[in-house]
Amino acid sequence: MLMMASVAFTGCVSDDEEDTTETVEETTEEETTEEETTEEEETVDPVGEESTSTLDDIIAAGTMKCGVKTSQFGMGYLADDGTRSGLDIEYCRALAAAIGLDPDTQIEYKLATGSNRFELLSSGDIDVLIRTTTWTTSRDADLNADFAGINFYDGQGMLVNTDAQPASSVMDLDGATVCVGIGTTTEGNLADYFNVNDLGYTAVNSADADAAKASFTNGECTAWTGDMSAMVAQKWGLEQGDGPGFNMSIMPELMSKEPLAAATRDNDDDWNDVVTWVWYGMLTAEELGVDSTNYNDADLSNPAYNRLLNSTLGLGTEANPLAATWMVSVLATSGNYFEAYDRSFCDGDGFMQNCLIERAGTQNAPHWEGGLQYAPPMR
Ligand SMILES: N[C@@H](CCC(=O)N[C@@H](CS)C(=O)NCC(=O)O)C(=O)O
Repeated sequence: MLMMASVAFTGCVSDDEEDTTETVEETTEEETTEEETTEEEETVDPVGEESTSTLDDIIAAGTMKCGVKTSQFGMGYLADDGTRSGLDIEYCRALAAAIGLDPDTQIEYKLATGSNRFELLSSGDIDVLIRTTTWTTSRDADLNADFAGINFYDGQGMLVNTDAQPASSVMDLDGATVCVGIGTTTEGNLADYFNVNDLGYTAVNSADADAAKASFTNGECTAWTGDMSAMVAQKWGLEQGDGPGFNMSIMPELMSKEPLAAATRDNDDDWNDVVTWVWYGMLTAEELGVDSTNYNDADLSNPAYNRLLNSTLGLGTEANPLAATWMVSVLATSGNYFEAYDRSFCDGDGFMQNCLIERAGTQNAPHWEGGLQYAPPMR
């Protein structure tokens, strides 16, 4: 795989990256001018409010506070034995590794609920929010949040107790009682969708997933709506052991767009860049065929590999630039996007088998397989 990608890239790479620590190559006059232009661009002062970077605060504190959820297998899950798993957790761990922290000892996980997550972020109680959070206009504009890597493309789903409410489509849910999390995009989408389709419903507002689950299992609501990834995980959870005592079905409709992204505070650009590019780095590694088992074998004389594995690419602050090997640390911790997904949703054996949620053929497939996961060029 490494070899194939290497052949594909040799025709189109150019040596325009000042951060690469590769062997010095002869430069033509044209290349020199290009490099000077790049340097000039990089010295332009940032526009906007001057502020210290969260990255510097994290390094000074020696710990990174990651706002996560604990209730959703596959995204952010805390098992009874205290282990955490899921794509959001992989992302937090990768981020810690990228900035030189030990992901096992220097991450402080904080529970971020649907309703308190943006307060936690703006008050500084967390350094980064990685918790199935949908990127929307008003959150971006109003909530002192800037979004970063979209680690999962989701949509809203509906789980139904089909004994209490026989249904094979959301259209059959006129008059249903629907459990919905407070402070989520789900609330507004539910109202819009039912309104547009001329359906009535009674909302049972739930403070968190445990409350919603309790209301769904005791019959207070006959349907439960949330991100499809959450509904699949909750259905799976309820089916374990004796099950809930009634039949359940997820309706076929995807009621909204829910691009789930990490978020940082406004005016915290250097930190936001790091959060963004850690995700793109994991995706780029997959694109180049680099994973947790073979990064040591990569041919660094190929500029594309050198940029990925041996280059800061300008990331970090003046006081705390990322190490040139930041992506090596990411790969050693969480692997590339394929590996992180496999471990979060599937057997984690490297073959994407027995997945709770398939990646192939979905929006979460990488762009070269027809999906939406696309990393801009790392150079
Ligand atoms: N992606 C949506 C929904 C995310 C969400 O919080 N969903 C509910 C579905 S049950 C949830 O996870 N609640 C659990 C909690 O707050 O702990 C958003 O950003 O608002």
